[in-house]
Amino acid sequence: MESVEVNFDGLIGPSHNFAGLAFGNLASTRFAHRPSSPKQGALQGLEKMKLLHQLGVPQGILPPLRRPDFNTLKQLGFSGTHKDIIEQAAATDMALLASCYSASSMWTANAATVTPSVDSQDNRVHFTAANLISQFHRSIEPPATTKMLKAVFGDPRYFCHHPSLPAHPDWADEGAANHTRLCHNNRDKGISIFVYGKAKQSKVMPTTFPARQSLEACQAIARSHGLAPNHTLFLQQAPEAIDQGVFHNDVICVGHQQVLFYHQDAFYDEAELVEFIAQHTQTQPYHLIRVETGQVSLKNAVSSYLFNSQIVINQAGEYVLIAPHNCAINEQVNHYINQLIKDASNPINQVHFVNLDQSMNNGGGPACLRLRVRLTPEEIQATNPNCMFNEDKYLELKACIEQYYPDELTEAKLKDPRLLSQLDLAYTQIGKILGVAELYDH
Ligand code: SUG
Repeated sequence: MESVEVNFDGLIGPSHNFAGLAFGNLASTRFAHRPSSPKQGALQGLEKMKLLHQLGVPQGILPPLRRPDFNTLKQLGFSGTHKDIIEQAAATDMALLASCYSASSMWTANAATVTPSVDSQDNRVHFTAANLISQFHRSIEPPATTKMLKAVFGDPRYFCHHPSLPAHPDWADEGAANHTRLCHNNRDKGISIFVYGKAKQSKVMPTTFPARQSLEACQAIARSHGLAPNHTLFLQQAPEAIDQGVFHNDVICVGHQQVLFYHQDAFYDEAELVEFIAQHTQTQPYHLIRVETGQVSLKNAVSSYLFNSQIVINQAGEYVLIAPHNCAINEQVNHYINQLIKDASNPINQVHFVNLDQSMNNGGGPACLRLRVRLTPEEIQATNPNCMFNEDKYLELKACIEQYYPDELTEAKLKDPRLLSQLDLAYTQIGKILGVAELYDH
């Protein structure tokens, strides 16, 4: 059966802030403790969804996790009313309070790994919420993420939700940010490329920053999702790239359908990739667009987030690059993109630049904000209809963001318990608009 790829973007949550929590993510460190604007951030994300919808690309929305995470704060010994808990936590450990307030669930590329029904053995769509154990503020996401995914993809006849992998470094998992699926068409089985930063038997490892994805986690997910071994590649990320700020593979590589776009310094052994692609090249080719250091330096790739662009196919069947605005203002990268879209030897022939500064300043570009879920028409019918993007949804969400989201958040505002009632109003409204009121009940 024919299927389409739906981009489910995380709605940026009302507690979005810059707390410098993500070691190895250069933007998070650089923008730490600056004032943030949840309102601007959420509106920027919403405009990206609208752009894709206008291009004819199916678009969905995933609700933000409710923050602060009082379960975690209580688990760590804070007690009393919500106001008491905020005051005690603020006085004890501000980084902990900021972690529990983080709106990091917006980066839905890290929410889960997803296998479309055509690639699985039981003809269902499979999800494994990522355990995100490498960073504390993200390690508290998985239980609520699983609930959220079930609220959107609830029907067990079509959707299978696996528990997150064990919370141990051997199984470190950051979800779809390290998984790329390519395919020749909308009907047949695709191929999966899992990229990991460390393995029990690794010969080489990053020395400065953490490797957030393990080989063993990728293998466990491929097994439980029923992926065909001869359609699956496990590829090691170059440790030098991680040490230069490539904390997920999607900071250096992005693929869609028949195109894989990557930097020459992305992988430890690029030859394995080339060989795998050659094995799966049938009558139609896959296009490997390999960017050389002379064209775009690794430093510029990381600072512009070129490879965190989305590649999508518009209504006319053309490949389009959705690139962060940082690419337009980086001379080398902008020049490269102009060449890329002029060059007829690859299928990408259009670019749109999007302003996502609020997310970007925490290291989250266009591709980080979306979880790709390939769905057949029946599976779309079985998906929570309130989480599908359309003009009305856009207007409802825009009004909600404008009315209820804070204009600015600083550390001082996070410490002030009066913020809680403003956030509650926002979550209640989001719950109604996205048909997931139960996520915000208590
Ligand atoms: O996990 N940043 C996120 C960004 C995730 C981007 N996702 C992908 N590349 N797919 C992270 O590093 C920063 C939060 C802070 O510093 O306040 C943060 O969590």
